[in-house]
Amino acid sequence: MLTPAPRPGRPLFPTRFAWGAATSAYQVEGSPLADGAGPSNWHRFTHSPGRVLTGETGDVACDHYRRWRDDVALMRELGLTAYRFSVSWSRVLPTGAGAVNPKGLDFYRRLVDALCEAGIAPFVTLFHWDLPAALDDRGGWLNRDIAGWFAEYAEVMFRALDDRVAWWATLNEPWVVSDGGYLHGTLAPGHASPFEAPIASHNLLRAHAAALQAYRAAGRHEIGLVVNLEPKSASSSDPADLAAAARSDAYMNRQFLDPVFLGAYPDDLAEVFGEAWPSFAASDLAEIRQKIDFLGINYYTRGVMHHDPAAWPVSAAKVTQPDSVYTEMEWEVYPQGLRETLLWVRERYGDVPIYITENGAAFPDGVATDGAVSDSLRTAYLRDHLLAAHAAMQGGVDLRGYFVWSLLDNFEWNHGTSKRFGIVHVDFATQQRTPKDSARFYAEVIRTNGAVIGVSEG
Ligand code: IFM
Repeated sequence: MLTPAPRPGRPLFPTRFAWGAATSAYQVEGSPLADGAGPSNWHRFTHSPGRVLTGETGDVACDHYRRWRDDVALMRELGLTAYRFSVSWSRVLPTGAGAVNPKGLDFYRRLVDALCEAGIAPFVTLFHWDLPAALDDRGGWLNRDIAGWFAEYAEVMFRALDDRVAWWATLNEPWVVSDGGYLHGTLAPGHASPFEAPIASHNLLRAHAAALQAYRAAGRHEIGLVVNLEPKSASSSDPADLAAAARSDAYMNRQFLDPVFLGAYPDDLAEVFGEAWPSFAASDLAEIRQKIDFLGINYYTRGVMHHDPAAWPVSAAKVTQPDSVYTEMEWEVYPQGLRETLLWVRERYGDVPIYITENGAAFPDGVATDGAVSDSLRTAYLRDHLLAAHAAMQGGVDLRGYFVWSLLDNFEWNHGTSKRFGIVHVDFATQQRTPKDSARFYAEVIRTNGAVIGVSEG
């Protein structure tokens, strides 16, 4: 951690900095089949026995589909200036393509209207992992046609909301979809194949590019991509560990950014996937390499890697750091890594505007009898990462905003509700929302533009 804590002082962030919190459709909305919505692959996955560790589904989650008004009021109370959420593709297009479900679209229209009225800028992500089940039946991310399906859906959303939504993201964390969904099978759709994962990644990128093209024709604002990044270093100077760190970096960090910014996959991926690595058409890569208006970075932790032939597919595993704090996800708390990551992106890919689109931590929180939720570890995590973000800005990074993950405790995918990331506690039995101490802290950061954690002039 960055200690000691600085004393309050000057504002650290520019006045137009976006101060937000993020959620995603399947994790908060609930009511997955309401008002004509079609099922998603996540609905199917969570309803298959053994897929979610707690046996839960996202059928209710935070019931945000029905409680969105209260949730927008809560955001306003906290002083958020931006809210990042995702659209459920199968709510809007129940079979993924073709007929639009007007009631599904209206939900997002009303939400965006309420946000704008509250002075909160909507940041909309088009795909945060929940794919229409009907498209999964047609091969999902393994079918090349998905680029066209995604562009069609994106156009529906642009037409409906681009007059009020000024920031769009195509995909959230394509690496996780490919790695968890197609390589290891721990996330939907639950496939485990080294042959499928590179194809899924490639089609995710093609879909991103197709939506970008559609936006250039129809949209008037900004569109970008959201990736999750972790700095990877070697646990020793042994060449085997150095190579392990480089492979991990190529697999997780460069697999998506190199094609988007440089028009080619990292060479190391052929080594990682071996015979499963396909050859990709140069014309695809030319389409994928299109200018984005901003890059969204989700940052949680780092990886100190050592060579481990058993760790598939990169033959590299993380080494536990005995002096570090770990979150409930077993992720090392390493704020400096956020600064390193932001500077690395600038150095490797150039001066692209950046939003930190997710940053946060799961820790066990209890609600006290007086209704308070003391979460000092999360508060320290947020403070230290904000300081690291500011340090990156001082190093020349064009950082435009920061989104806490997450606004609410929510449905953490295959962990169910067992991991709480929210700055607002959710009692899943009653749906009662209780802002945690970290929410009060974050509200104060926003109110003072960072002065509460800033460097004193005195
Ligand atoms: O909950 C997820 C989110 O959906 C994507 N980024 C990481 C978060 C924490 O695991």
